[in-house]
Amino acid sequence: MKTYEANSIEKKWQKIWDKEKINSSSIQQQKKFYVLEMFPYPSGNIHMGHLRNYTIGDVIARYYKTQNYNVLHPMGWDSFGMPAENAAIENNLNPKKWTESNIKKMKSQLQSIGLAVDWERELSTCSKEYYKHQQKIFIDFFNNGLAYKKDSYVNWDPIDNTVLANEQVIDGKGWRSGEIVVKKKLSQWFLKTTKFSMDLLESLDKLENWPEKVRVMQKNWLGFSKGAEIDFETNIKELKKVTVFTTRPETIFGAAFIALSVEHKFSKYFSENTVFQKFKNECLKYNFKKIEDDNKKGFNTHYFARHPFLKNVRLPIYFANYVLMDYGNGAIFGCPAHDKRDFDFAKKFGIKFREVIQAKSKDFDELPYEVISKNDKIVNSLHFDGLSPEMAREKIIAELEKKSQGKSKSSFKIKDWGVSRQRYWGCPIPIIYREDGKILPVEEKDLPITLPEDVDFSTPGNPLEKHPTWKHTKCKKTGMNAVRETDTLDTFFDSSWYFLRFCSPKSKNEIFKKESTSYWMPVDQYIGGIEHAILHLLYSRFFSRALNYCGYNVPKEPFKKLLTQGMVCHETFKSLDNKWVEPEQVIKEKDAYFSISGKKLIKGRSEKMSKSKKNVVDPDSIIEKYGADTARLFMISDSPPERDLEWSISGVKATYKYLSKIFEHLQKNFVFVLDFDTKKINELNNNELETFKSINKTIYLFSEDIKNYRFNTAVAKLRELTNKLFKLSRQSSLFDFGWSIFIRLIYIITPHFSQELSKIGSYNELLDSLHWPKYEESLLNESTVNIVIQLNGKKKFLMDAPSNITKENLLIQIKNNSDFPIKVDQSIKKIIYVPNKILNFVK
Ligand code: ANZ
Repeated sequence: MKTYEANSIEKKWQKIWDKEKINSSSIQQQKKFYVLEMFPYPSGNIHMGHLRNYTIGDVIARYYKTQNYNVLHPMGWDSFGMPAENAAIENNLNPKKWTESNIKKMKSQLQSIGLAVDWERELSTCSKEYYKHQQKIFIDFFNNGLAYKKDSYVNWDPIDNTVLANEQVIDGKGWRSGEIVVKKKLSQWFLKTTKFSMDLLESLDKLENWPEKVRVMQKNWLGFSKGAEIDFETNIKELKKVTVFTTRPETIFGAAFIALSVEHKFSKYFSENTVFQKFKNECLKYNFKKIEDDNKKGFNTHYFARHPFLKNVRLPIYFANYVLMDYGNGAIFGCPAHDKRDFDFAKKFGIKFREVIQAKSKDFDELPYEVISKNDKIVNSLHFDGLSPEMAREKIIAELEKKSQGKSKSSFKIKDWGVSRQRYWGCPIPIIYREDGKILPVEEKDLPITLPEDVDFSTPGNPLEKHPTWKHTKCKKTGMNAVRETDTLDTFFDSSWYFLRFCSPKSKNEIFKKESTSYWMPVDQYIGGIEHAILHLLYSRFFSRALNYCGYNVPKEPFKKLLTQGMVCHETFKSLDNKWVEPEQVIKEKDAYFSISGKKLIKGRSEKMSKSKKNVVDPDSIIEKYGADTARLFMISDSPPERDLEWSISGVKATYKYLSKIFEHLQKNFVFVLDFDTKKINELNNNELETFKSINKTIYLFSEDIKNYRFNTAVAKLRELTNKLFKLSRQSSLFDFGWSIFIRLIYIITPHFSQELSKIGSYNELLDSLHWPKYEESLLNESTVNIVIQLNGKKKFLMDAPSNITKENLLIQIKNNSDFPIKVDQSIKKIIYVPNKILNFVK
C-alpha cells in the first residue's frame, strides 16, 4: 500500500503549477473577483497567523475560480520599516540586502503552502519601481493641498526615536515599542485626512459587508460630536474672549470655571512665569495618559470670564492638564455637576458649583450626573427651567446666536495624519528646501529620489540627515542651492494604495492603468487582522478619496467585503519561577504537568502564539512533516474564520490521518470520473441510492457554506460524506463518481492532495481548469429525518434516513452501518417503530 507522503507530493505539484502558470489572470470580459489578504512585512519567516490568513484567501480565490470568475489573487511585501533598520544598527547588516533575503525566504515558504497566487504581479514597497509612483502621489497631494508642513507637538517614541501618528499611540504607548510616548515640537509633514472626515463617517453605513465591530471602531475614531461654540468675555486685556467647544450647551448655567489647554494661545502671556512653564512641560510630557485619569492638574491664572447669561457671575480661568489643544478649541467651560473630569478638578481646586439637570429617577441623586435622559428636567437656569435638556439646548443656542455669543458647531476627533518619520528605511519625501526659503516638490522627471546605500548606522539619529552628500542638491530652475527633505514617509503610506497597484503592477509611467483599476477595483474580498481596523483600513479609505480628489479614477471605497480573521492561539505553560515553557517540552501525568527535567509546571490560558510566551509553532516544521494540505485543512476546519483558532497537534495528526486513510483507500482501481450515468440510478440499491443523494446534497451544502465562509461546517459536511463513501464497495458503480466529487470539492482546501488523487485515478488534466460540480435540484428536496434509536427506551443513537422509510429498510440501513452501537441479535425481543421518529429495541 502506498503511503501518503504529503510533502514530496506537494513539491511535485508546486513545480508543475509554477511552470503552467495556472494562477495568473489577465483582463478578460468576464465576471471578476479580486481577493486580497493584507500583505506581510518580510520579517524572515512566515508564522501561523500568515498561514491561516493566506489559506482562507486561497480557498476563496480557488472557489471563485471554479465558479468561472476571473480571479485576481496577488501577493506583495510591505517591506519598508523599522526591523530592517534595527537589524542594520544591531548587526551591521544592509537593510536592503536583509529585506531582500527575507523576501526570498518567505516567498518560498508561501509557495510551499500551495497558494493560487499570481506571482507575476508581486510587488515590494521598498523597490524604487514602487516608490517612484508613491513619490508622485505625494507630489499630487502636495499640489492639491492634501500634504502640508507645519510645526507641531508630535508624539515622540523615545525607543524607536521617531514620530508616531495619533492612531499609532495606543493607551499612551507606541504601537510597536510599547514605550510611553512623549510630546516634542517638530516641523512635520501632514496629510489632510480631516478634509474627508464627514464622508469617511457617512460612508461607513454603506459598508454593509464589513464587520460591525470595525465600523464602530472607525466611527469612534473619527469621533463626531455635535455641539456649540460659546464665547466668554474675559478681563484679560490681550484676550478679550475665550471661545470654548461644548457638546452640552444645555448645561451652560452649571459652568463653574473655564479651563484652557497649556498650548492655548493665552499661554504665551505666561512665558516668563517659571511655575507655569514647569506645569506646561509636565503636561506636555504625559499628555496622553492623563485625560481620563483622576490625576487632574491645573494652574490658576487669577483672571476671570463672564458668564454669557449671568452678568454677575465671574468664572475663574485655569490651565488644565486634561484639556487638549487639538480638539475643539483647546478651551472648555467646566461643569462639575455633570462631567466627571470637571467634578474631580473642581473638588481639587475648591471650586463651587451647582446642578442644572435634575435626574428623573431618584437613583441618580449622586453627582456628577453625566448620563442624561430625555425625561430629565433643567433647573437653576432662569427661564429655561423645566425644559427637557434637548429643548433647552436648542433654545440656549438660539439665544446665544442672537446675542452673537455662540453658534452650533460640530467637531471631529480625528486629526490630520502626520507622515514624517526620522528614519532611513522608508520612502524619501520628494521635497527640496531652497536657500531662499521656498519649499518645492521635486520635478516628476527626476523621480524616483532613491535612498543612498552608503549609509552609516554607527551613531544615533537619521542616517539621511548625517549623509555627507545625499541631501545637498540644486534647484533645477534657478540653480540655487537646496537641501532635500531627510524625513521619510510613515510605512502606512506605502500600504494605503498597494491594492490599486496590483491591478497594473508593471505599468512604468502611469501609476495605475485606468482600464485595469476600473475593471478590478474595488477589492471584492479583503482579509486581515482586526488590529488594522483603524490604522490601515482608515488610511486606505482616506487615500482612495484623496486620489480621487487629485483626478485619479479609483473608487472611493476600496474594500467591498472585509473579513477579520481570528488569531491562532496555543496553550501556554510556566515554571514555578514564572518562566514560560514551550508546550512541546511539557509532559502530562494524570492532571499534572512537568518539564522534561521533571519540574512541576503550571498550565496557563491558551494565548495568541507569540515568541515571548514560547507557544509558537513553526509552520515549516508542520508542512515538512504532515504537508501543507494537512495544515490548510486543519486551519480551515477548526473554527469559523473570524474566531480565534486553537492550535492542537493532535488535531493536526487527526487531519493527517484522515487524508492518509482516503489516500490509501483510493490506491487500487480508482478511476477519476466527471459524470455519473443517470441511467444507472435505477440499478442502485437502497443504500447506494441514499449515498447518491448525499453526494448531490453535499455539493449543494458545501458550496453554500463556502460561499458564506462557514468553512468549518463545510468541512464537517465533507467528513460526513466520506463516512458514507467508505461504505461503498469497490464494485459499486457509484464508487468512482462519489470519490471524484469528494476530490473536486476538497480541492479548494487541499489542492495538492486532490491533484495527486485525480492523477492516480488516471485523470491527466489539471483540476484548476475544471468547473465546480453541479447538483440536481430535484433530488435536494427529498427530505431526510432524524430517527432516535433506543435500547429499552433509552436514547442510544441518531440516524439519518429518508423520510417515510419503512421499518424493513431502516433495519437494512442499520445492518450496513458499522458505527451502529447496538448489537442486533437474538437477545432483542421486540422492535417498536414509530415512523419517522423512534426505533426502540427491547431486550
Ligand atoms: C461642557 C460640558 C458639560 C461638557 C457637561 C461635557 C459635559 P466629546 O463628547 O468626547 O466630544 N471638551 C471640549 N474640548 C475639549 C478639549 N480640547 N479637551 C478636553 N475636553 C474638551 O467631548 C466633548 C466635551 O469635552 C465638551 O463638552 C467639553 O466639555 C469637553 F456636563 O462642555 B463639555
